[in-house]
Amino acid sequence: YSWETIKEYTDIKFDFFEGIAKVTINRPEVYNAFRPETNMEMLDAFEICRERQDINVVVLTGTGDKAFCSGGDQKVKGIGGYIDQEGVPRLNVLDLHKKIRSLPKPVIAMVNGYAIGGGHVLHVVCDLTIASENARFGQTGPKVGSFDAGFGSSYLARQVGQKKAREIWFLCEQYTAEEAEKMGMVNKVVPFDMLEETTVQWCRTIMKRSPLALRMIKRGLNAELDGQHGIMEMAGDATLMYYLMEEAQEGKNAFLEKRDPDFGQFPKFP
Ligand code: 2NE
Repeated sequence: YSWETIKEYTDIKFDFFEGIAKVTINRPEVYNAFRPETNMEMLDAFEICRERQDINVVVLTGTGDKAFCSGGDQKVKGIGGYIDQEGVPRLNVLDLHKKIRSLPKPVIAMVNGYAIGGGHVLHVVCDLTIASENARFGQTGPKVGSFDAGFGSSYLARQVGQKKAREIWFLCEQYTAEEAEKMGMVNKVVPFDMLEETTVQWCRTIMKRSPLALRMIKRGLNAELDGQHGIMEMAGDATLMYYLMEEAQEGKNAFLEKRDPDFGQFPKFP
């Protein structure tokens, strides 16, 4: 596939091909661990994905055949968070979780190797996960002095069930791609050399579907877990669709024309 660079960054690659944006964590020397700057770059790239009309689906992956992402870079973990280049401790991967969940387009984790710790959470928060046979999954937090009691636990439990989620976090062991698929946190497992091809095929199929329908499905599935925030995001999209209707235009027009609105002219559906 002839991927074209959308924007140059230091820690990630950001490419485009036929309506698909691909965000690749590009720190293979640390098994694609993220530091605060990596997350800032991903947040910027995902914002571009939100804004650009020609981007329909986003793929998140890692460079090479060893790791998707090994979580927070332990070399910059300090007091209060992961230390950025200005010396500020941050946990800004949590902002990325929110960004991926609220992006009104499907996000697919293309897991090409280890998805461990915070890297495991990243695949969990994506809408779909396609993994290569060599991929390995697991949390390490309680082993290395960390935890994610947010989406990394609660949304994981929606995928694999409460008992398995507790096992994953309490034991901190690794699971094969096949085991992860059986648990329900991976959609499909393919040989490594088929990973990108399969992911592009899934993207092409998704891109034949109605974007607004997919958007509402994602909102509804999120709202089930996200409480008032999830309802707000779904309600925002309902408002968007209302603004596309003449009934909403009539209210504004009547105000501007200093007359009473005539809402009676619009059909009421049973
Ligand atoms: C991923 C894993 C299991 C791979 O093991 P192995 O034996 O195949 O490779 P190795 O030798 O451990 O790693 C290869 C190179 O990558 C670096 C290593 O230090 C090593 O570099 P050299 O020593 O050869 O120079 N590397 C790997 N992961 C790294 C990391 N996270 N930070 C910095 N360098 C890393 C094995 O490497 C592993 O278990 N990695 C650590 C996974 C981990 O515990 N991640 C942090 C979890 S906490 C977290 O991510 C988090 C959170 O819980 C809450 C909020 C935010 C973040």
